[in-house]
Amino acid sequence: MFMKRMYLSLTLLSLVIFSFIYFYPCFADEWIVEVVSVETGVIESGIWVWRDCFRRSETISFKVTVINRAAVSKDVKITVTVCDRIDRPMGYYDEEVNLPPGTSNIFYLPISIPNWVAGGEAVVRVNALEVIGGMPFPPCCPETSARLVIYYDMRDIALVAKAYGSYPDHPNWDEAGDVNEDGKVDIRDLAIVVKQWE
Ligand SMILES: [Ca+2]
Repeated sequence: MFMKRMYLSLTLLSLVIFSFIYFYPCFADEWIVEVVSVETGVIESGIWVWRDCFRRSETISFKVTVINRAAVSKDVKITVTVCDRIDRPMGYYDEEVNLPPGTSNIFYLPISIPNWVAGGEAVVRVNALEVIGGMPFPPCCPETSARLVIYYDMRDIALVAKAYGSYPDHPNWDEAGDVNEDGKVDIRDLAIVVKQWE
């Protein structure tokens, strides 16, 4: 009887210790796996260089720092989504990685900028999904984001010109031409494109 109680007590104690180690970050009010930062840049001569302004057709290299605070290694799917000025998804990349326990890891993830995007401010959103049994389980942590700029060029002039004089419901309306987002495409939009031309 005594041995049985001892055995049960030890099993229970082991379970408590394991749970504490495994889920400790939860108790500590921290995420087990978290994308702590995302930075924008390019690879130049094999070296990552920070930059936040890009031209169409360039490949952006996103420097993503992910931390695993658990006491065990984690399989994680890192997802990167970039949206242009009018929130159209213009690029997606994901990669499955194994994170050793208690480590901070840096990944350089590439996305090429398509030619059809709207110039101006874009946003990149990064998340990490824990992979269990080959299946990604969201959410793993809150989304992390960063801003970047797509230089205006001839394509933006064309977008403004094509939608010039339009407004929502107008047959020529194109949100991409409304650079200052005031609900009409006019000389002000053209002025912004010309002023910030690169
Ligand atoms: Ca406008």
